[in-house]
Amino acid sequence: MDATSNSETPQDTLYDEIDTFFESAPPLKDGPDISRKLKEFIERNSQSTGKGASRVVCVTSGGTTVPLEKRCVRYIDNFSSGHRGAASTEYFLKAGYSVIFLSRRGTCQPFCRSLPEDPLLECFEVSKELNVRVCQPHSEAVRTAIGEHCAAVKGGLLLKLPFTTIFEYLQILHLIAMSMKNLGTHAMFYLAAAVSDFYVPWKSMVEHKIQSSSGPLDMRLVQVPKMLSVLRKDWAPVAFCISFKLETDSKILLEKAEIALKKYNMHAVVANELLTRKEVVIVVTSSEKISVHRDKTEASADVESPLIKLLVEKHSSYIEHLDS
Ligand code: PAZ
Repeated sequence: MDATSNSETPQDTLYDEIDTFFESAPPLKDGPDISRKLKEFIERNSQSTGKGASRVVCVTSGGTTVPLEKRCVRYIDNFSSGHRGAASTEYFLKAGYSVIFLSRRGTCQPFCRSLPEDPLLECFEVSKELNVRVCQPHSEAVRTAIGEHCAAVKGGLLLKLPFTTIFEYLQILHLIAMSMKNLGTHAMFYLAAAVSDFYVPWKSMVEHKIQSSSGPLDMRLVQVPKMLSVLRKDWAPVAFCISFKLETDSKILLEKAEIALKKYNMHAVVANELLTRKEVVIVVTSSEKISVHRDKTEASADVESPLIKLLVEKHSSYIEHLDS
């Protein structure tokens, strides 16, 4: 062991791991285009300053994949339908935020929640004259979805950026954080995506499809560096940061959420259990644990509505406290 490795602190090791992750990641295909869109979006949404300044939230949604081959046929996936992120985006927009929606390709999108699973084939019909029209039972839902989506995107209040792999997700999240740096306390990160904990480094990944004829698969996965701490410390040091903790074992959920809160210095961690995630979440902060429930008396009510209301209030107090 040499002198350098002896004197390395855990913090140095983390930065080394992060450098290695980004240096070896395949570059984003559309990196310059994403940077341009972000620049325009932030410019448009950071015109005013002071107390009335616009607030921008980055909502992450869906699960990241870990490719096992460079010409990827097989991958490891993370569970997330994207419902939480899509619904939360709608409520943030209603609350006056501009939203950067970083979501897994193919997962639930804002304003599409009340549409059937295959909207194109189920909501439209073709007449004898070959005109396309909306089927009656879905016409109201389609009108609302298209109308609200168009208003948000064309009005410059919603920017949607897709990802698939862990490499894309972390590189785009970094670009977003850099672009939001000047928003100060008015920036929020709402990190609901299910992010892989382990990955195969690009350098050690095989090029071609792994052959089953080679026998049982023996593969070493490396830990994904804990980017939450650098997001908080370096990428966006004054932004309001909310992360999520999903567990299947209720006995360890709150303990894990508290560990994440302290370890990554989050402003709040939203704890949820896989089976009950649509009914209840617990917002864990350094001083309290608040259970947030879906209003069961209303069939269409969701847990995201009261959750976003609470987080917007917490963000307001944070801005008030830091900017006064
Ligand atoms: O996307 P969805 O609505 O099906 O589920 C949301 C969720 C459970 C992925 C989210 O609330 C969450 O906990 N995300 C973080 C997962 C994690 O601990 O990595």
